[in-house]
Amino acid sequence: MAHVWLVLTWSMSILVTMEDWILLEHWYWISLDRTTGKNDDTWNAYPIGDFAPDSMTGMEFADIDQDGDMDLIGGSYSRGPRTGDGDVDMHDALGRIGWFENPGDAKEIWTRHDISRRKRGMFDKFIARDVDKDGDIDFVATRGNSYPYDGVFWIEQIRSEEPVAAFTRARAVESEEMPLPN
Ligand SMILES: [Ca+2]
Ligand SMILES: [Ca+2]
Ligand SMILES: [Ca+2]
Repeated sequence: MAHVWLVLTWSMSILVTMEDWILLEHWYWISLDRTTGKNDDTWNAYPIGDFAPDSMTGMEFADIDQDGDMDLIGGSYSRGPRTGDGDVDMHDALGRIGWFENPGDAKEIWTRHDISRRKRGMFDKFIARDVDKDGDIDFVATRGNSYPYDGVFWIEQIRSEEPVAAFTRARAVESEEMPLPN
C-alpha cells in the first residue's frame, strides 16, 4: 500500500468548529490507498499523539532513531505573556518540544519522547539536518514569543547507553523549565 503522508495540525483546525478545534490538538496522519489506481478511496486518519494542554504548531518528519521509518518532531507555542515568564503553571499551554517514535507499523501506538517544556516559547519550525555531521539527525528550528530567547537555534542529538532524565540546555539563563501536567 502506498501512503500519502499528511499531518493535521493546529493550523488546519481553524477551518472547523470550536469542538473539532479542541480535538485537533492532536496530530494524525492520513492514509490514501492508491493500490486501486483510483483516487476515490477513503482517507483514513490515524493518531500520532499530542502535547496536551500545549498547543501544537510546528513539525517535521525524519528518521530520528535511524531504524528505517519516519518519526515526527514537534513544537508547541506558549499562550501566556511573551515578554516575561509570567504567572503560569504546569496546566497552562506552554512551550514544548518533543518527538514521536514511529512503532514500525504507523497505525499502531507512537511513543512520545519529551525534550523540553518551558513557560515561554513558540517552536514553530523544524528542519531535519545532520548539523554536526556525526551521522545522526539534528534539527534547525525557530522560536518566537519568548524575548530575549527568540531566534534560530539547533538541537543536537546526543545518544547515550542508558536513558537520561532530561534534555541538556545550552543557555545558562532561560525561560523557566516546567514539569509535565501528568
Ligand atoms: Ca524511525
Ligand atoms: Ca548529528
Ligand atoms: Ca549526535
